[in-house]
Amino acid sequence: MMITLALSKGRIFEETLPLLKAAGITVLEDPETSRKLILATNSPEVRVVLVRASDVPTYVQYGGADLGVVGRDVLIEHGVDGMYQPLDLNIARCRMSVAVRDDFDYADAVKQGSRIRVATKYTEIARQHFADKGVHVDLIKLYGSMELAPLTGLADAIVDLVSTGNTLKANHLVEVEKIMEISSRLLVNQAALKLKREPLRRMIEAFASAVPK
Ligand code: PRT
Ligand code: MG
Repeated sequence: MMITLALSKGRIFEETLPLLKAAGITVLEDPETSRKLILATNSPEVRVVLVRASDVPTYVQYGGADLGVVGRDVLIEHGVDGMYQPLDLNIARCRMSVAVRDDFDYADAVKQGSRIRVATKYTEIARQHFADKGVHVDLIKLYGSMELAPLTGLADAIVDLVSTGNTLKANHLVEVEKIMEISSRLLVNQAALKLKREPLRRMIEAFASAVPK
């Protein structure tokens, strides 16, 4: 019985390694140097597939992978239909925030009830956040480099992930609202949970025992 785990390269892969180790699993190849998309592990029954972070839920939902690790940001944007989420893995932590140019008076714009132009990759999270606040926004969908939008006049504000805050600072942007804390979740395909119940249950338990505080 083969178990397939979908991970994205970079921080999610790196921060999932200690959890795999707790389950006795070591990945035999380094995604930064190998071009392979399917990585073998020391266990003949477990393999890792490398996909884009935003494709992890799709792989798990349709059974291309039995398990996946994905940021709460990606999960909210994608939706969670047909997937079981047994664990908050508490890895790849950051926050989702609203940021503006340091010379833009956000509080005043909100108070005046002006329409605010917001650029973001996270349109679902942004839509919900501003609707809850009763703030009128025009959302502009971007796929990356959100920080550029307020600097070029494309938007008044951005909704983006912030970790150290260095990226905002380097682009003369300031964080004006924290929307939510973000960490990565374990996703499990529901059919796999029935068909591969025992090995999956063992992996989920090992992961749970190794979740960082
Ligand atoms: O990069 P790619 O387009 O392939 O996909 P991705 O950006 O979705 O993947 P990746 O690996 O960059 O991020 C995977 C997950 O890590 C995200 O879905 C988040 O849940 C989580 N995560 C944690 C982060 C960060 N921290 C983070 N700091 N994702 C992105 N960032 C970016 C942020 O967008 C901003 O550009 O880092 C920059 C800010 O960092 P600071 O430290 O300067 O504040
Ligand atoms: Mg990225």
